[in-house]
Order: sequence, then C-alpha cells, then structure tokens
Amino acid sequence: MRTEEDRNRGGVAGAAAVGVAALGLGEAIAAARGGSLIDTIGRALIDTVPIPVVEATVVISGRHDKAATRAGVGAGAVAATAAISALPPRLRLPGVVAAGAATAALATRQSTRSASAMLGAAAASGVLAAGLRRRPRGVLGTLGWTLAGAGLFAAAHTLQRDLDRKQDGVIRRLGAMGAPGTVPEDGLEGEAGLSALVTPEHKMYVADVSLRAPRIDPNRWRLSVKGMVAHTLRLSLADLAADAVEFDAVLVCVHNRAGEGRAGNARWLGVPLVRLLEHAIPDDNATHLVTRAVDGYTISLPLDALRSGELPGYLVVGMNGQPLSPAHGFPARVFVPGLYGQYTGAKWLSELELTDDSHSDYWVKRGWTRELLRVHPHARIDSTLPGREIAGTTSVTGVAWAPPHGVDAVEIRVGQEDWQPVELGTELSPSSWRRWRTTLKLPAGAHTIQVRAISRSGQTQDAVDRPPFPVGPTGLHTVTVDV
Ligand SMILES: Nc1nc2c(c(=O)[nH]1)N[C@H]1C(S)=C(S)[C@@H](COP(=O)(O)O)O[C@H]1N2
Ligand SMILES: [Mo]
Repeated sequence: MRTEEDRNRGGVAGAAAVGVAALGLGEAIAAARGGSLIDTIGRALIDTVPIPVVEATVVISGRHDKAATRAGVGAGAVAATAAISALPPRLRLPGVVAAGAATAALATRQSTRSASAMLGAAAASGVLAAGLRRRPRGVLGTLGWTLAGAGLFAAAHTLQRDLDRKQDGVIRRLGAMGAPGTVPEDGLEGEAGLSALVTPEHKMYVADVSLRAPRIDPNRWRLSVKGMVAHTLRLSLADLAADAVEFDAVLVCVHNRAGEGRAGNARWLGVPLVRLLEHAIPDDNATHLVTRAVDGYTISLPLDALRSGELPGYLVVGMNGQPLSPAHGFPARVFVPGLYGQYTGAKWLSELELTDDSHSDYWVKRGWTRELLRVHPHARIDSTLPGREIAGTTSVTGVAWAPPHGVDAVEIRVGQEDWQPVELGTELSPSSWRRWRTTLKLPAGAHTIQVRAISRSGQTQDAVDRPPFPVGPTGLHTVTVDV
C-alpha cells in the first residue's frame, strides 16, 4: 500500500513536469483570449526588477532580450513548482494558492492588466494543485506531463501566430502610408557589408518593455489629445495620415553601445507635433506633453522645446512607405529625431496628454534621469574587406549619425596614428545616418582601427568608454583587421 510519504517522494523531475503542464495550460488559455500568461508575468518582472538587473539583461541577452525574459519566467515557474512540492504536504495547497494569487496580482497591474492572463493563472493553479497531489513518478508519468505541457505551448504558439497574421492582414489592407516613390541614394551603393541607407522594417531593431506588441484595431483606435487644452481632440488614423509629411531620421536606442545594431535609419511619415498643439491650444500652465501608450508606458516632452522647434517632434504613422508594423508601434508613435528612443516618445500611442510638471515617466520612476537624453555623435564600422580596385588595400565602410544637426565629418585612425577623414555619402537629412567609406593601405599583420563622428554642431564623439546608464553610452567602435 502506498503511504502519503511514498507519494511525496516523487522526484523533482515529476514536480517540474507538473509545472510545465500547468504553465502550458495557463498560456494556452490566455492565448485563446488574445493574451499571454508568460508575457504578462515577464512584463511585470521588467517593471519591478532593479535597474542593474535590467541593464545586465540587455548586455547579456542582446537582441534576444524578450526570449531571455520568457525563458526566465518559464524557469522561475518550474523552480517555484519544485519548491512547492518540497513543502510538507499540508503546506502545498497554501503554497499553490499563494503562487496563483501572486501571479494574478501581477496580471492586474496597471501596465499589464490582463483578464486573459488572470484566467490562465487560475487554470495553472488548478493544474498545479491537482498535479502536486498525485505527483507523477517514474519516467512515463513525468514524460506524459511534460509532453502535455509541450503540446499546450505549441497550441498557444499557433493561436498567437494566427492572431498576428490576422493583424498583419488588417494593417496591409490600410494600404501605403506615404509615397513609396524612388529608393533614395547617397552615392555609396554597392559597397559589400555596408548597412542600407534606409533600414528595411524587418532589419530595424526592436526595443521596448512589452514582450508582445499589442494588437490594436485601427478602425476603433482614436488618438486623443487631452488634459490642459482648450480643445480636446480625437483623431483617427486617416485624420492623421492626411496631415502627415515624410522625414528621414535615425532612431537610436540608449542601449546602443559602440558598434552595436540598436539603431536604424528610416523614412518616416508623421504629423509635426506643433500642428496638433496649434489645434488643441494648450493652457498657459501646461508644461509637458505626455505620450502614453496602451501598454502603460509613458514618455513626456517639454512643451516649450516642442513649440520652439528645438525638439522637432512628430506623431508618426508610417515607416518606409507603409503603416508602422506592430513591433514598431502601430498605429502611431511619437518620435523626436535627436533624442534616444527611451526619451523620444511612446509606440502604440493611446493618447497625448498636456500636463504640468507633476507627471513622472516610466523610466524616470525606475531611476533614469528626468533630463532628455540626446543622441551622442557616433560612427560605426560595418565592413573591412580587401580593396577591390587596388591590391594590398583594405576598404572600410560604415554609418555615422549626429541627429538632429548632422554629421560634418567621420575620421578613422589606425593604431595610434593621426585621425584622417573618410569619404562621406550624400546626406538624406541632418537627422539621418550618413554612410561613409575609405580605403586604407595597411602592411601585413593585425591592425586596430577606430572611427569617430564629428557633428555639425562641433561635437566630437567622446572616446571614453561609458555604459548606457545613466546618461547614454560613449566610446569608440574599435575593430581589429588581419591583413
Ligand atoms: N510604448 C512603448 N514605447 C516605447 C518603448 C516601450 O517600451 N513602450 N521603448 C522605447 C525605446 S527604449 C526605444 S529604443 C524605442 C524603440 O523603437 P523601435 O522598437 O521601433 O526600434 O521605442 C521607445 N518607445
Ligand atoms: Mo531603447
């Protein structure tokens, strides 16, 4: 006869398998209702962990920050299950209830508020409670629970993919946003390894605190301009598109360290924010424009600087001739060329609110400076290849930016030799990135190459290596070539 004690001896593997199945069911149920349990928990974690943890995750996971966060949630859930299963039997049910309640609390936070995730959490708790009472033992039982969990994850993935495809279809049916027109050129076409002058949408970096782009119905979406204004506005995507103009500008994440790819140059379509302000007429005591997203993210911009033109901000509805993609902020975002992405305005806008100084932004609450962080001039090396024209030479290409003033010069140096200018491509606009190339004659052996950008406002790229936090990264891109 099996005693209670026997049953409890089922290994950690069995408990972990129950955890996988529980999370899988929770995820599938949330997905069936258009949400995600894992992503809701992940976002709540991003919202609450200390800044050094956020910074370390960005450095370690690079472009895979979202996958890393999800993996962390999965591992945490399995570990929690194993921990609960190790409790004395009478404490296990309370343990499951506590874990379920904690998860539900995360799912109701302001930024994540998700009924689907709450439902998923409840279902997961039920599976946990039942599964830990009759914990699987032996290879077969453990395998069965694990496979059931895997199947549920696969189902959740399929549901999510179908919803995303549907959303892509809705966006595609809106048609072009802006004039697709001719492909811009800068005279440096055909350089192998050099970034495109205009970054294609799928190559544009994605950075945000939401693990999944919200799916917004453009037919029901309205942008409200409200708060301390004489006229509250409610604008549809078509209203906005009708007033929009095209501009070229580079978007740079504050986490882009020397030589990295968290930057891209696009042809945007947007309504100058000054035009919206002219219609809304801010009250005299309004000082800030809060850009608020459906995911609870906010960034605010100083009204004076927007109106004087010092911050040439836009309400953006298009990128490279198309509507914004879900990842890049569909249906609308705010973008001020020259400010780092974290300070430039929210994607997935829900409203613009005029306020006084009392509002505190998402990242300011988390310890980032209230000062707007301006993009430092930066040059990046994209390729170092054997010269095509003259044997024994090395052709070096790259991009450089210094928005909103523009790149005046890019200089290169080999080892500790003098800085020398490179050839610049034609500038699309001062706020865009500028491509460059040069040919070096290098003797055989290994050489260290560095580049720096000099802005038209007279700022030379700072060579001192600093991390992104707290005022944006500095330092030079350094590459070693073997000739
Ligand atoms: N709603 C919302 N907007 C946001 C963010 C966010 O987390 N949520 N992140 C900002 C940051 S840090 C950057 S770098 C840019 C990135 O824009 P992209 O993903 O289109 O490249 O969006 C900004 N806007
Ligand atoms: Mo960013």
